Amino acid sequence: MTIKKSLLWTALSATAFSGWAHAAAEDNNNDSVVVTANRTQQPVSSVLAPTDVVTREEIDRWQAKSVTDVIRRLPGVDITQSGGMGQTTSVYVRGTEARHTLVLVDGIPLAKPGITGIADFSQIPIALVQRIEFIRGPRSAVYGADAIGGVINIITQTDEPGAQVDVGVGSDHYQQYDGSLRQKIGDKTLVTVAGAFQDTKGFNVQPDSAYSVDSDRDGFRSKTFWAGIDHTFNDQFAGFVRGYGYDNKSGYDAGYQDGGDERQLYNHTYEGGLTFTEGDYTSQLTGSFQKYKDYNYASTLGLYQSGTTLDDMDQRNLQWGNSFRIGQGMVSAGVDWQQQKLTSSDANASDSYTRDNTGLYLTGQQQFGTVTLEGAARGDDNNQFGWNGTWQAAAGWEFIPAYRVTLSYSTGFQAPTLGQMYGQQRLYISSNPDLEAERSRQWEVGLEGLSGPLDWRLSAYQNKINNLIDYYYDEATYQGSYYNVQSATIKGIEWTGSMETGIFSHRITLTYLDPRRDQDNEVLAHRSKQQFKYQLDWTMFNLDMDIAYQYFGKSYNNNTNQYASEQRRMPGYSLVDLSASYPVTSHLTVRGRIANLFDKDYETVYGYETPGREYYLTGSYTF
Ligand code: B12
Repeated sequence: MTIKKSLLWTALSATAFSGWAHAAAEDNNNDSVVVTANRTQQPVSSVLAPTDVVTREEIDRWQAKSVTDVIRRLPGVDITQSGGMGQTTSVYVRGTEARHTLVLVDGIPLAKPGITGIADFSQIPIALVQRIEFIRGPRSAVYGADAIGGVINIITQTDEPGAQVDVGVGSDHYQQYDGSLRQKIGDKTLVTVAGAFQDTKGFNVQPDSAYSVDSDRDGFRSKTFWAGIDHTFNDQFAGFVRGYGYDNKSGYDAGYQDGGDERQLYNHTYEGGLTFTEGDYTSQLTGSFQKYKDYNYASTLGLYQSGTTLDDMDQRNLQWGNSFRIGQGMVSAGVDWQQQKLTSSDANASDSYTRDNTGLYLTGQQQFGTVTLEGAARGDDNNQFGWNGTWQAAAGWEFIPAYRVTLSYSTGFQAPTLGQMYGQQRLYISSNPDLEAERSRQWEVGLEGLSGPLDWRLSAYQNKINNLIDYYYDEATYQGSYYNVQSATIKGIEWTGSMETGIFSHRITLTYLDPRRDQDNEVLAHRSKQQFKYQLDWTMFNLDMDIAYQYFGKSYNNNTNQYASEQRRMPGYSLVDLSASYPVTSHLTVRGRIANLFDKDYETVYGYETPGREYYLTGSYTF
């Protein structure tokens, strides 16, 4: 995890946070330039919102086997998983709902075929990920819908030429084979092809199920392919085309005989883009087409029978972004167009929907001596739920060298999903065309500094979310429906720090969260009030070591509703992961990992087992 300032402090400029002045120099160092905050390259130190970057090198070092493994380490993140690898996963950023985090892949919103509006991290293959940029706090004024809790941008492209082959094995018959080849053709073209295969037999996620069909292991298999060409035409124009896809299969437990217990998910994404640069002006046009097919069926009956369900989604995106470097800052403006088409069906019922959304945004940052100002505004015109305006403003003041105070206010919104508005017959969910977008307002104050070797940040925030969309099931009519019913207030304090002591590198996150629904002050389910995350890395005799400790305090499994008059408590838990990497030769690195070292028995969703201690061994050969 690259914590914001560390690299910039070393190149101390007029002020420690005056990243703009050094932007050009830092462009050479991937880690210190981010693209997610304002949709244009900027030094991480110039971003006022808390930002983290995870590089592919770190993912390899930690030997993360899934995107969930990576996200779990980040500050302000709670995770629930209905089992192990490949099982439905919800990520809650800063206490917001799982649907409140915008997930981008290469800057384009990930299509979400489901009715709940949740980006299911369990299905994104880790082999696709070259880098993750993570911004905490709302960002709707830059991206539009879904960015209430934060933004996670998964970047699949890297410019580093080279070739690599990895072979790995592990507990529960885990196997992994992947390879990538990035080749420069002349000095203007980079061609990349990559493929990955990951398979685990898994374990039984619901051992207490009364049905014999549920006593099997619930495994996961993923096949991934990625290919792309980047070409520089001349000093002004550069372009890319890429295509990637993954086919995943996961087993789960139905809870009744001949119920759905198998999922097959297919994704195919094609993207192209053209960038024009002239002096301080950059313009980029990007187009993308994503296709998802998400099948759920009963393994006892097979895919081709009447109970099989299919969410079939096409998403098209066109983005035109422009940015000008002005003085010590930047102005960016652009247009986003998105079209979603979804057909959700089984043998007896089918619903088809189409939605168009056009967004216009303007963002600006400027540094005046020790003060940095940032603002953004955006309007989204959606053919179904109308117009939504969002804005944000932030100011940072470096009151003494190397210490900065920041203050920000941001509004955000969350679009209801197609199925939530127009119903889904196969799930017996009726339509509610009056459903409105969820809206949020967040205040945040931050203090950051470099005290001796310690690079730290303290943030306190309050996020008020109105019009929360909830689900209600009517037992008399057997129909479910979504309503805007509640509001919630989330207060939080987070402290992040990193420092080097000798050969040791430390990263620490402390979080205190108070997320409550307003109607009765009840604590929101699945959020731990306290979190403590600690990561220790060192290299000795060429052996790279990483220890990650994560403590998630107690939480609740549910909120009270028509079925539950009480909240079920979930105990807190601590996990320790240990990873070691050793370069046997300059080409071959051997890596070992023990996940959940102390074999902690814990649950994140009531009734669903989580992995115990797991061992992994990987060999990586680079050419
Ligand atoms: C309630 C519920 C639903 C409700 C959600 C209502 C709502 N509030 O919006 C409805 C009826 C819509 C639903 C639908 C489906 N569900 Co459901 N659902 C549940 C259930 C019982 C509780 C949800 C919950 O509290 N989750 C736990 C907390 C941790 O997460 P949360 O963020 O607070 O909850 C959200 C997600 O769970 C999400 N969700 C619910 N189901 C699914 C399924 C998928 C694939 C995803 C990505 C998200 C998702 O909806 C919740 C509210 O937003 C769980 C079982 C369980 N006890 O967890 C199954 C469960 C999550 N559902 C499951 C399945 C298979 C489905 C369907 C695919 C069934 C089908 N064939 O259509 C659909 C598809 C949903 C989609 N992709 O949008 C499986 C997932 C299995 C797996 N490992 O992949 C589970 C684990 C049940 C099981 N068999 O074990 N579901």
